[in-house]
Amino acid sequence: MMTTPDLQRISYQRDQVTAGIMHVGVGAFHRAHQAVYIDSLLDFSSQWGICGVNLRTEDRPLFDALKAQNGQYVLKTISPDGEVAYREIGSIIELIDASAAYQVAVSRATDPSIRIISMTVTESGYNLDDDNVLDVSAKPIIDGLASGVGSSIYTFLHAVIRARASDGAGPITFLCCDNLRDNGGKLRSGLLQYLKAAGDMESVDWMTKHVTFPCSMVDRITPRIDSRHSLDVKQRFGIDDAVTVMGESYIQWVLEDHFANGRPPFEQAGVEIVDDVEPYEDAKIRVLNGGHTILTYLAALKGHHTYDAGILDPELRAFFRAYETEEVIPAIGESPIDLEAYRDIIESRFSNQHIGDTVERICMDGVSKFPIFVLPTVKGTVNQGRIPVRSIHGIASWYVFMRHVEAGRIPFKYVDPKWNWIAPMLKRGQEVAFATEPDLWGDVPTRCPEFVSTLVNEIEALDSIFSVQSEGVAG
Ligand code: CS2
Repeated sequence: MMTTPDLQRISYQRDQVTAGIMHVGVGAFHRAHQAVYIDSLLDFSSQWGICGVNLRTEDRPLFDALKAQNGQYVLKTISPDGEVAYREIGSIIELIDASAAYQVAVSRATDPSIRIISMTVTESGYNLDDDNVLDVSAKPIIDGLASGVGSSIYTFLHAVIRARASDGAGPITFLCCDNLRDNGGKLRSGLLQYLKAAGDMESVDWMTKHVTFPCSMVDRITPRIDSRHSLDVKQRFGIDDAVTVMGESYIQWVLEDHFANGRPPFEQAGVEIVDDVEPYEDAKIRVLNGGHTILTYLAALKGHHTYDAGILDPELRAFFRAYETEEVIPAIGESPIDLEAYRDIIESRFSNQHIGDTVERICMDGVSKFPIFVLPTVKGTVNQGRIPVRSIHGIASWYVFMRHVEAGRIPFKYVDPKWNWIAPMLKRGQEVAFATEPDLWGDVPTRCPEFVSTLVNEIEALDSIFSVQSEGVAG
């Protein structure tokens, strides 16, 4: 018989905790992941509390709700067997809305006791292409360079560097927690280009001497906030929590030990500290995130609302396994990770019917996700002299999905910051332009012309299966 789960309460003195980490992007994922590890450490390491920062006006409502509760909330986790656990999290002890008070956040970051700035700003937040070139024409970058304030992570880190340099506040670690391969290297490279574009060589110099950029691999499937969980927490425990976060029971954090000015004893909370994060990051991005991306648009086209419903659809499940087994795993090649076992664990996590992760969430940001999550598999397969037919099927499904978005046939809003860039490629007759676009597929179309022809054929096939009427499409 299943017993009613208890609520695990905070076991440390919250008012004794001071902030040692500033985190930018206090969304559901941060609160279900890094904030949980830190929470476990605060019993014996009270100087590593988190000061949360928001840079985006659109994220204000949830940020304000969290602030109204003093940063404290309940985390609910559910295992694939349906086992539920509840835990109070208190590690976020300060919250500063930089989208309203930029300088307050910058000057807080100059406190010498802030020794790490970590961030989760999504893959599209870095504005880097496949060759790590910063897109200086992106609006947040233009705005940031022009005014010195704004929503870009680079603008904020630039301001922090200047302030810390002039205050002599000491070295600092910038810790990227987004799903990018070599995420520390990418953040460093993007920031360096940003500082150069700003013409600020003094900051380049300071950064080179005083900032480190460890790589990390982060993992926990965390759906968007859903008020049903707040209601559940209220009914069970009588607690008013407007921002209860729910995620799967699985959690993983693999971190490179490269900190400029000390770090929490992460190992004691279960973080894996390794010399080289790359194989872990690479496997996670290709197997998990790539698996999400390759299937989600087919799931949307077939009318599935949640991702688990998608992967439990026998046709889609067979496709998922074929993609992983025939293309993702062979393209990775040598790895210290048992990739078949890893694939199976991920397949079981994806099939967790208690999570209700939406196809809508996983669909968003396709323009940023394909080059990061799927292109490495495409390239690896091409390098082995094979046509990546499974990848191409998934890519074609994204294209046809976007045509359905254009035609108003998708029952949710597809959010992609690069929509205006991709939309003209959806017109009839533009399939080849899409299939040869270097910002999406790098040099694959020139190295492997079959990629282009197969993709165009797949688009045609899926278009007719999901029968988009040409008059419904922009054109
Ligand atoms: C998802 C990730 O947004 C996505 O594409 O694949 O949010 C994924 O759920 C997490 O990376 C899991 O750790």
